[in-house]
Amino acid sequence: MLKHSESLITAYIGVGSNLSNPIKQVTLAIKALKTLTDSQVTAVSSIYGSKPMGPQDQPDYVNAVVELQTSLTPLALLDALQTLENKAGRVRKENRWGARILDLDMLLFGEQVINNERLTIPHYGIKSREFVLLPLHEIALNLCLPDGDSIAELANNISQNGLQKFSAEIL
Ligand code: A4P
Ligand code: MG
Repeated sequence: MLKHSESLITAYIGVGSNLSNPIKQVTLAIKALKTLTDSQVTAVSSIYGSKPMGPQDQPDYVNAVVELQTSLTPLALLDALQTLENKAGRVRKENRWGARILDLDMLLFGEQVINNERLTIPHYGIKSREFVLLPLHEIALNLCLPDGDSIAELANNISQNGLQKFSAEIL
């Protein structure tokens, strides 16, 4: 729900899952994002299947990107995303890039550049991940990063690495 008088920032959230019926997890996460306080979802990408980045002895991932308008601060939005991850049953483990039930990464927060102990914006992996760039490009054709790089150009030049857009029928 959104209070219209407040100044709004456009933020992009990367959604990922590779455990416990990942398509369902991503679908539920998108639904949950639609109920986020002081925010409104304005675009949702297709749902994609992707090969795991990092350790290969884990299931394939399901990924999507959501655009929202928010009056939350970046840290309040991060808190809200982590609450949703925890509610989905996310257990944080030591192994980097290991399997997870739900991952909500804040990809962009307007044109802001943020580097503090809790938050790096733009997300550090944004330029190198096909499962972020292609869904992001799908919903934000003319978007540029704070450093001026064009999402279209990055998306057009990245290897797709088996990324697969799921058709509505299988969802
Ligand atoms: N943090 C800093 N910046 C951010 C941000 N922009 N968004 C901090 C979200 N969190 C941010 O995150 C660890 C800490 O990062 C948080 O406490 C927050 O304060 P986490 O979600 O607990 O840990 P993580 O996700 O395991 O770590 P990391 O390194 O962020 O992993 P990634 O980058 O999220 O990668 N393969 C495919 N195909 N698809 C995927 O979605 N995802 C991962 C995880 C690995 N391989 C994948 C995929
Ligand atoms: Mg993460």
